[in-house]
Amino acid sequence: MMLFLSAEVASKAGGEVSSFGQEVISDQIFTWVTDSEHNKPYLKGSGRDAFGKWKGELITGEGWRSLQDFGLSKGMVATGYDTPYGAFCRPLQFLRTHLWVGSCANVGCPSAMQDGAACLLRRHLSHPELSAALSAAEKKVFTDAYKRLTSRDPKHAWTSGQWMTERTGGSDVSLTETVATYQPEGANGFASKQGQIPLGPWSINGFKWFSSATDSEMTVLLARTAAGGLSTFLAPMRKHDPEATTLTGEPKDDGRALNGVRIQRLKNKFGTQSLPTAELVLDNMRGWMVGREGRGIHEISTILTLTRVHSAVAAVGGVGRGLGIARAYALVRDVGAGGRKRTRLVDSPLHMRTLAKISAEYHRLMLVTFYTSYVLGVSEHSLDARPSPALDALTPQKKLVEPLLRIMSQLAKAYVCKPSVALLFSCMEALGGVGYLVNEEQEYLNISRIYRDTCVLPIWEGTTDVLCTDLVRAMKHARGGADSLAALDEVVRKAWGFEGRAGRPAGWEPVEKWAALKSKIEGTEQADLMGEAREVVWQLGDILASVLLYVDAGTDGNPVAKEVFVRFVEDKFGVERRARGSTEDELNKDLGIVYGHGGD
Ligand code: UCC
Ligand code: FAD
Repeated sequence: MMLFLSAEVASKAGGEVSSFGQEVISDQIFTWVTDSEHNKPYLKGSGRDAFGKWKGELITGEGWRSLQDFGLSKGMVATGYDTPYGAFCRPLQFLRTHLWVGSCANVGCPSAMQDGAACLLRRHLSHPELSAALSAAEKKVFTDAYKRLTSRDPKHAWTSGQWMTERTGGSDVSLTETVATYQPEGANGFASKQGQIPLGPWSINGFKWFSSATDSEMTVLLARTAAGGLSTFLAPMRKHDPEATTLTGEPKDDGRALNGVRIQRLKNKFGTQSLPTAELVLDNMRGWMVGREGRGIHEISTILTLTRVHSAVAAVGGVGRGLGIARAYALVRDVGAGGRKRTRLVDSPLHMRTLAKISAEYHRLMLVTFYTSYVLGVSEHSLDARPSPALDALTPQKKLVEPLLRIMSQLAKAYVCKPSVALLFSCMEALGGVGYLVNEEQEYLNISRIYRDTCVLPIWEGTTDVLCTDLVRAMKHARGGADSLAALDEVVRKAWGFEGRAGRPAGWEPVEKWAALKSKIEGTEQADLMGEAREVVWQLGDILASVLLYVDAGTDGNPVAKEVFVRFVEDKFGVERRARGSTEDELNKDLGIVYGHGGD
């Protein structure tokens, strides 16, 4: 995804990214993955002991913990914060994440929420007005947590949870039953000791139905307050920090006691089995309010933006690994090819057509995902220099970057995660029966595990339909909607006008298609659009994907990229199909798409 990095960043960081790509498929990493699948998290003891004290203690396996430490030490989150690459630090971070996904046994889930929490706290600490509104204690707590969330030292670093879902609803959180009451220090034995910071002035009580990062050191959650409406809170998971540097207010002998949290039970899941997803009872959990009271959704949406980009990256990362395995398998597997003749799969025109279709779709979804990561980067850092003619064509004027991100983060999650499940299934099928096996001892072959883990991506962080309804609401929003449409307008037009090395096939008319979709969005009542929200999002996704493919193909004149672009617009934009070549010619084109031959 070099399109979204400057030449300078690509040359400085490229070597490290390729060696990281090798490290994540090492025997050591695969041993940890196998261990985290075998030694699943469990609750040691449950219910109450003889003295009535709650006993359920979360135990995670060594493989899981080692993968967490590896990811933290490699800066899977920190790269987005501490590298000197400005807007490009996000595409770089997600390029590395993409490589990590297939090997991380879901530790990418806590790190996604860690990233979201870091982003939220950075916003409050760096924005002049927001930071001025913080008390000295809040500033200290937020600063300390931020440092840990962006640390590369596994002993010091924190991951974070994100608790929104309750039994009453996950898509719609308006019926949230968890309640936060303001009870500043001194109450309930949470007095601050000298030199220490109390756990938080709010007492939070309720029940959270899904908590995926239960072994995190902090969480960000929604709760209702007396003023009405939902607010966002930061709460440490433990009462005592062994280094006694932050957020602690409890005597040392309280050890690692949870901060008013009881793990009711762990969820029994189809996939993500290494991930400790739990139901939690909150009984006087102490926390800090983040942002304004009653503006909880608005506040936590900063986290949603990040976790939705992570979800899309996880989806393409999974497909990338699946395809890598399917490609390698095709080079070694012989199959019957009529009569007694046998042939290598790589020589089968049909098998290569199948893999070429998967590869082309993967390429398109990668572009949408990494474009979103670039927009995220540009929203966080201004671009000092013109990055490249191609990126100029894809970058809207500064004031429209935020409204574009508002669209792209939901669009990428919906448009990328859902088809990725089917693509990964096709990769599994490409290995026949071997693909369906749980290849625990041969983790390098284990597509079935990645498939199971990928299936959750269209569900958590907003189901596909919920994201589509949110996207329609965002485009119709009284304040931001017009800017979002203007941002899309600018990008589609500028990208179509990009004078690259790929021609514009007759009949490919993204500007006209977008204009028609835009006037439909503007001219239809929001309620009337909701029934077709998914079609609206997919039409928009296809338009954006086509211009991204066009700019990508035109940037370096790579014939494979051009072939992928032309096939897509033939399929989706009614462009007249080219005459088919001989079987051998078609096979060669498919081989180019699958194995990447034919580049400059
Ligand atoms: O699933 C979860 C974690 C699992 C693990 C994650 C791992 C990550 C990836 C790892 C990869 C390996 S946590 C639970 C996630 N839950 C959801 O995503 C909930 C889905 N539901 C929605 O997204 C809904 O649209 C709600 C809950 C956000 C809707 O709530 P409301 O109460 O109806 O709120 P509104 O009216 O839609 O939004 C309130 C305000 C509006 O702005 P104002 O106040 O100016 O009108 C919205 O425009 O918040 C704004 N807003 C947003 N802004 C709402 N959503 C967003 C957004 N996404 N971005 C920016
Ligand atoms: P519902 O909201 O009941 O949805 C049911 C169906 O209704 C879906 O198909 C949905 O698309 C549809 N639907 C809902 N609303 C609408 C609408 N307005 N229009 C059209 N269709 C609609 N949550 C957390 O807060 N923290 C976590 O750490 C966490 N971890 C999770 C881990 C796993 C493995 C899983 C599976 C879930 C996790 N979740 C977590 C919960 C997850 O975010 C929710 O399951 C998800 O947001 C959907 O909510 P729900 O389960 O209540 O489904």
